[in-house]
Amino acid sequence: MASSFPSVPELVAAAVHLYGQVFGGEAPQKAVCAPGRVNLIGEHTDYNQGFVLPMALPLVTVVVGSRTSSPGVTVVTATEDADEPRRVDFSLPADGSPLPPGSPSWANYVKGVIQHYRAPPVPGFRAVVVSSVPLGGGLSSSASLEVAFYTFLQQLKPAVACQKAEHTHAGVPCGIMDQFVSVFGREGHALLIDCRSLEATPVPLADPGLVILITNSNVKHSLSGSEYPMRRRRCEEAASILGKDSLRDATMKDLEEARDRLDDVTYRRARHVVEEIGRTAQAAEALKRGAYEAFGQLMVESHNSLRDLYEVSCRELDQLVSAALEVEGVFGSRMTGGGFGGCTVTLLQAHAVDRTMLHIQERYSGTPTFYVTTPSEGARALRLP
Ligand code: GAF
Repeated sequence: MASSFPSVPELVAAAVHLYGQVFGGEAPQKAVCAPGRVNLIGEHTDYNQGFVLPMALPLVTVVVGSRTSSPGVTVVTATEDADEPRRVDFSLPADGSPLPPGSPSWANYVKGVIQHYRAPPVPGFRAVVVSSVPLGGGLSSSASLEVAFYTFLQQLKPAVACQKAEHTHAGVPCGIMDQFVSVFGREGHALLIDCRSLEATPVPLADPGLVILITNSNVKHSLSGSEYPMRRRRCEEAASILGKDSLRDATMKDLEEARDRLDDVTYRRARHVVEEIGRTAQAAEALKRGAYEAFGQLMVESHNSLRDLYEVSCRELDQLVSAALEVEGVFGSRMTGGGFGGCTVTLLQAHAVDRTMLHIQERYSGTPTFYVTTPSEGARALRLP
């Protein structure tokens, strides 16, 4: 009953075929892929410098392509929602001036990434360097240090540059979680990301008795565009009223003491964030101990808080979560991501997966799509066939 999805080699083969069709039989020179993610817990905490616990998915975007000698860019994409491949052509400003967003809107993601790759703001970082190349021995120790650092920065840069692309070219003031886990996802692990220091701790999640079920509600409410920036602004206002740099530095005691200076909505939004940051740290500890019941309970608390305090859930997501929680063998379930539609994530015993999907299908008023997933690798270069 779960939807099957193409493997990475199948996607590469499809992309190579389309490339040949569009570009007169030519073969591409490079192939890369980057995964999607599901967030297990820690919602709307990333832009408050808190904790998140996502994992990279085996569902990936593959890009194949080649360099050309002209400054023109052509991108062709084949997606399920369109009968024909879609194409965009644009030129890169020779003088390095900005590449503004425009139409079609899907191409803005590509343009945004190009823009920020060309002028990448390098984030702060910590690094350790060890080398077996003798210094000053004529064996290129300095070149090896330079190249090692360039490669390291290339690893750090994409997440921040892609987040900036989303801000400037898609108009969404998102946090760092999605791009970070798409770059650094680790097979068999969720990632506990500290969104202040950008330190990530892999948490093992490869128990064969356990399943991570994603259920797509197949609804997207139009509210999603306007409400996200409003939530973010409220959090910033709350932090400033509390005299903190971000809600990461606030405690429930701070919030209670400032209650008469916060209006009710701001108080509830801030309370969700402060408690969700704590829940996410606790959930990562529970996962490390294999305490799935405790983890599941935290997922449910997270969902209830997103529904009642942060108000980013919707009827469809609430239905999916309630239905999942009625099945024996389910540890926990919650909405995942920004909200107002999209998916839920459910942690359950492997033997309960079929009856859970059946039960959800019976109880849900819409048409759900299911994905049984495992934590997967982050973005990587691929070998072409
Ligand atoms: C969206 C955003 F892109 C993320 O940065 C994050 O804020 C998430 O909503 C909510 O946790 O996916």
